[in-house]
Amino acid sequence: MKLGIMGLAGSGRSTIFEALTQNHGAESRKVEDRTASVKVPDLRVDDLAALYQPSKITYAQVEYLLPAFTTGAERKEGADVFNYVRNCDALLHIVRNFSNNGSGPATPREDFLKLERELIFSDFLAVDKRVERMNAERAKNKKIDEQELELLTECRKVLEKDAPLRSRPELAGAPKLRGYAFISAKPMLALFNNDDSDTTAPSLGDCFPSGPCEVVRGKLERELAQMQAEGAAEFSREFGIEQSAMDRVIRRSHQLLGLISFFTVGEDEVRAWTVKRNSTAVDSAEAIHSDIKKGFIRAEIVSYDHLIRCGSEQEAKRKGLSRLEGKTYLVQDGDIICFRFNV
Ligand SMILES: Nc1nc2c(ncn2[C@@H]2O[C@H](COP(=O)(O)OP(=O)(O)OP(=O)(O)O)[C@@H](O)[C@H]2O)c(=O)[nH]1
Ligand SMILES: [Mg+2]
Repeated sequence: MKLGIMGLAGSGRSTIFEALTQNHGAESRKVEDRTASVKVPDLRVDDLAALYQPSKITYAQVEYLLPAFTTGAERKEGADVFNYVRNCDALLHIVRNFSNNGSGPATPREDFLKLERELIFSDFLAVDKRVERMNAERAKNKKIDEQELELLTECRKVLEKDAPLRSRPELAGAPKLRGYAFISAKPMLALFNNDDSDTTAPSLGDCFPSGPCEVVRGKLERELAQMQAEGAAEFSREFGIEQSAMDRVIRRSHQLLGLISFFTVGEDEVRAWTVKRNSTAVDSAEAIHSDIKKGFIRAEIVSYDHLIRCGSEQEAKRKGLSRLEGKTYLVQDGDIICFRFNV
């Protein structure tokens, strides 16, 4: 599961990538794609670790991709201009909201819309071409997938109105359309990259209705990411950074991908496991090992809140707060699970 970073030239993509991934690197490397896996900060994991004092602590992870060659001038004309994030599961759209580096006043709403319209147009070209071709085939009495054509025609209507496919979840998630990997169908987080002294989010008005947004001060955050713990604490105080904004962005990224975490606990290891929302217990078992799925008997579950409140699994059990669930149970974010299986 991977997030692709996009944004207009000079919006701060490299800066944000380095802040997110603590990747010390040259200011702007354009020759190669850069990817990095980042641990998802999770206070629940910290609390569980305090309770179990395990030898090993493992957090969930998300992966970021900073594609090379992403600025307008370098892109080819045509429907495949966004191929560089085609195989990403979600997008981080960096929007410049800083002006103190000589790049002129920030125009976040305009900038956001500029790229958003490009995304929409790129999908429109692909859809339009496909619809025309299918119609032509049908006219020649060739057999076509009528359902697919219907869905694509609906997509075209949406895109014609300058709306992204993500605004229509039933289209964005339609299994028949998955192979097209439409860019405007991918979940997107808008990330405003602010001046050092500014922590407010600009308004996107109605051009990103109910879309998730975060504000970061990219330059500050990159400096913070490159500091040693001690200096970082001092620096955070000085600039009023309460909890690293990047932690928030990473957590939001994890959610944006439609992922949740369940935990396994013990003296050996406290570990967060990542599964798609609405995964069953038996499929979640597979995240750990295919044998656990094969030999699945039951899942013993206590919620994070109950476990922390009770202080131990035994106490949670005594209070009747731990449950035995079967294969089809839908795992909830924050479940602490002990799988019973037999191989
Ligand atoms: N003041 C301020 N300047 C920033 C911020 N983020 C980035 N910059 C500056 O803006 C310029 C562009 O930042 P980059 O991170 O290189 O942006 P980019 O999107 O990767 O740009 P290109 O790859 O060159 O298209 C650099 O001079 C950065 O130092 C920020 O949060 N505040
Ligand atoms: Mg760059």
